[in-house]
Amino acid sequence: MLLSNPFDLSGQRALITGSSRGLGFAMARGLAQAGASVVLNGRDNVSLGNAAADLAAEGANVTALAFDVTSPDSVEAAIEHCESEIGPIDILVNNAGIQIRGSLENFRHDDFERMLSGHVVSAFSVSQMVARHMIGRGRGKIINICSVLTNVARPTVAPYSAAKAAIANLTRGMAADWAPKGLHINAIAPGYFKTELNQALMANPEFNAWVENRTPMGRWGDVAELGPVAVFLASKASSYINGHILYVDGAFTAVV
Ligand code: GCO
Repeated sequence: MLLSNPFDLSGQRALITGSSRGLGFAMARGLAQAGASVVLNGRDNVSLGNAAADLAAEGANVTALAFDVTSPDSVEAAIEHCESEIGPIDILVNNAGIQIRGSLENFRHDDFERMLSGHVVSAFSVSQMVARHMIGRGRGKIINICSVLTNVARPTVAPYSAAKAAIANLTRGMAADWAPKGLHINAIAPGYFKTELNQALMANPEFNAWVENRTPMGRWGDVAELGPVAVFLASKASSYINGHILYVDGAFTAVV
């Protein structure tokens, strides 16, 4: 007898933070294509509504849930609303984050705190609220978003790199505490992808040439290539993978 499709997410519900555009939207689309109901998140109701309408037009079961991932009160209210009014969260993708580039000696203190809050504290507070429900059900999938800048850095992005390194060990710590309770917590570490966050880099001929030469596959990633990876980590296909950082980077971190 053929086994059921291990990548099928039918009957599952996924909350993806920061999913109005870019990597978050692409992962939400991929999870929806695998059968999941998706809950999109962002702070701007207009762009969130447009993103939800786009996915609904493709046949996705989609709900928009605007809340500020950096506000613990907003997070708690949103997760309780989702669990009670929309449905249980089976899959959480902590994608929300910001990028601020600048020389470290001139980097504003408040911007550094925004970077840590936007990436690390938000992943902690959203995951904590969702995990309390997942633990009660004895199952759940959490996917954090790291970067090729998790273990290496480059000039002008030290705060971002520090935040992503923290996400990596937060992923491992979540697995340590929550894998025994039936949860799976992993991270995706994207290489250089064509996103709005990277528009300025893509438009810079020197930086574009650097990415193409530094990446053995010789190109930027396309956000559509990330959806299937999120499906893999959200599905039964990764049933014995926990605490893992999965690099999706065209071999960027495999070489010097
Ligand atoms: C940068 C980029 C990177 C990428 C991505 C790479 O300024 O170097 O914004 O941070 O966005 O994180 O994995």
